[in-house]
Amino acid sequence: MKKILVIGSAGQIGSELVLELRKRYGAENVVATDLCPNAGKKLAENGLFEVLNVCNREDLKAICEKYEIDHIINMAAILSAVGEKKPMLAWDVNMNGLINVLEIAREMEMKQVLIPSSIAAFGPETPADFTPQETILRPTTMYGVTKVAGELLGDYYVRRFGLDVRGLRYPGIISNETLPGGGTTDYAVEIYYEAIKNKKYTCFVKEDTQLPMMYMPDCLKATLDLFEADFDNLKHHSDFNVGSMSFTVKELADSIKKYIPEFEIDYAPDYRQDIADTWPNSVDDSCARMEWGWEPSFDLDAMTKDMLEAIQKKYDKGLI
Ligand code: AKB
Repeated sequence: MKKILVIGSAGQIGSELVLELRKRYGAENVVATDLCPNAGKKLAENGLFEVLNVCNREDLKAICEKYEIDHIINMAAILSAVGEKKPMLAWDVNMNGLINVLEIAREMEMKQVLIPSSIAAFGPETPADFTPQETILRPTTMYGVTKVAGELLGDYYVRRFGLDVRGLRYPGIISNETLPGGGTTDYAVEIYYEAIKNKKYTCFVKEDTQLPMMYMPDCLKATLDLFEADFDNLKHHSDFNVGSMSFTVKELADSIKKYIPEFEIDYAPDYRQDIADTWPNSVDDSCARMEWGWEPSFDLDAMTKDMLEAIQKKYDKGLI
C-alpha cells in the first residue's frame, strides 16, 4: 500500500484531499501535515497528523522516515495575492519548500511526488483564450515565477534522476469546506458566502474579468486521477493544463441570481485586478484528457446550486 504524506494539508485543497485519500488508501497510510497545529485539528481526529514547516528539511526528512513515506503531495504554498504583498515569503515557501520535497524524495528513492502548478504560470504575453499546453510562460507575479520554476524543477527531476514528479496547473478552485487563503481567484468563493449571508457582494475584480475555475469535486478528481495515472502513459509531467469551466464575474453573479433573485453585486477593483488581467480566460487541457483521461463533471449552474445549498446549511446551523 502507498504511504502518502500530504504537506499543507489544512489548506483549501489539502483539507478535502486528505479525507479522500484516507477513504481510498486507509487512514493509517495517509499522514497529514501542516504548519498550523490548530488548523490540523480536524485532520488529526481521523488519522495521522504532524506539525511541519516545509522549509525545515530535517523535520520533513524525519517525518518521511518515521512513516516510511513513498509518495508526497506538496500543497504548501503562498498564493498570488499574498505573494505580491510578501514576495520573499512566497519564494521561500514555494521554492525552498519544493526543493526540500524533491531532494528528500530523491534521496529516499520515493515512488512519486505530486506538486501543484497554477494558471499563474502564464502571463500577459500568453494567448488568453484556450491557452495551449505549450506556450509562453512569462508570469509577472512572484507566485507565477515560483510556479514556472517548480514545473521546470519537477521535469528536471524526472529527466535527471528518474523521480516520478507530476503536477497540474490548477485554475481558481471553488469549494465550501475550507476557505481559500490569499489568492486572486478567492472572489469566486467569497461571493457565494456573501450571497447567503448578506445578499450582496463587492467584488475586487471587474465584472468582465474572466478566469478558468473548477469546483472542488472536480479538483479532487483531477488530482487523484493524475496521482493514480500510469507513469508510462505520461508525456508531460509537472505542468498539465486542466480546464473545467470559465466565466466572467457577471456570469457568476447571474448564475447566483437564478437561485437568489435579490442578490446584488458591485465592483471595487484593487491590486488583484492587475494579477487577474495577466491570466488566461480559458485553457486547452487536451493533453490531460489524452494522457490520463481527464474529464470534468460540473458546469457553472450545477456548481452554484451545490455551493448555495451547502453554505445555506452551514448558515442555518450557525457555523458561519
Ligand atoms: C490564486 O488565485 O493565487 C490561486 C491560483 C489560481 O493558483 N487560486
